Amino acid sequence: MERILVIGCSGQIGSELVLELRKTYGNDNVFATDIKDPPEEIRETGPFQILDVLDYKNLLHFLVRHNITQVYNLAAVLSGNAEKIPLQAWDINMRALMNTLQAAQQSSAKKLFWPSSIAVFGPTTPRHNTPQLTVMEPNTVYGISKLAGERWGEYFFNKYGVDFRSVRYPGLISYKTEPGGGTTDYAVEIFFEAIKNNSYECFLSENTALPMMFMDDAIKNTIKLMDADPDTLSLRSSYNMAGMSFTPKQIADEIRKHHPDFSITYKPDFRQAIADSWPASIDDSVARKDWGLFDEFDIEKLSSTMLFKIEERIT
Ligand code: AKB
Repeated sequence: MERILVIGCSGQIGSELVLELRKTYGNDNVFATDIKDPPEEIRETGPFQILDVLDYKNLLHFLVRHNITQVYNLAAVLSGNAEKIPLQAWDINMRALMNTLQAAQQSSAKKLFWPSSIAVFGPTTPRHNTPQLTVMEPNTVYGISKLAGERWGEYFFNKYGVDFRSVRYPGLISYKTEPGGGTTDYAVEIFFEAIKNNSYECFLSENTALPMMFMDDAIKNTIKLMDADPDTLSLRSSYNMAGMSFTPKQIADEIRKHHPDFSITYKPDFRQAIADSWPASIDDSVARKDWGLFDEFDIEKLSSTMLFKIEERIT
């Protein structure tokens, strides 16, 4: 029987992942933890505890006490926020990962999911249809920490048998919990502002294309990767995950199909340089072949679902 720990359950991915895992593995077998209070639904449906992943002793103790077999470690400082506190962000992102890798090695929680990001690529990477294996020279703190993390994950797999699995998430778009401090956050904010104010001031320029994915697809694929037969996995660093690619202008046009008066203005800030260093689109054929990565949402389905669900929530 699997016993699963999710670290970072109050964040954008964690708050949805916990509920999905509980449907499959049973409420009592999915332990949600964070340093912040979670959404109500997480507390109501199963175990929740405050746990700081940076506290190694407590983490190891938790894994042993609850006979945990799988860990999803989602704790991270995202790209925009990391640029404001570079050394602290490096320290948090790396210690959060190293603690879970070591705790996995020393306990029976051998299966570990850790999210990487399209931020592992940099300005010297081919920008379009970025291959799985290519030049990787990230120039953001977040990207450097994600690339180093991928290398450590693969190292712990080869050296100590930790069953490390990872995907390079594109920007993730959801209506339940808003993201905090990323460069792709505009693609969530724009929908909330469209419903609340019928206008949006975008912090990226109109033609900045980035890879994005709807949260439902991201969660389903994450669990699919964790359930995959280990023999099918040719990579133990991290798999490219493409989703769809669009620009702020394209998403605004899509919103206008539902709200014809919606207006957008552009005021690029420091996050523009981050976005300019990332791929515009990604090739995820290796993940499709190895473990069946798929996606159901395109820009039209994503936009109509976001607008409908946010409107429903607000009204
Ligand atoms: C960010 O913008 O920092 C994240 C990411 C792409 O990893 N959403």
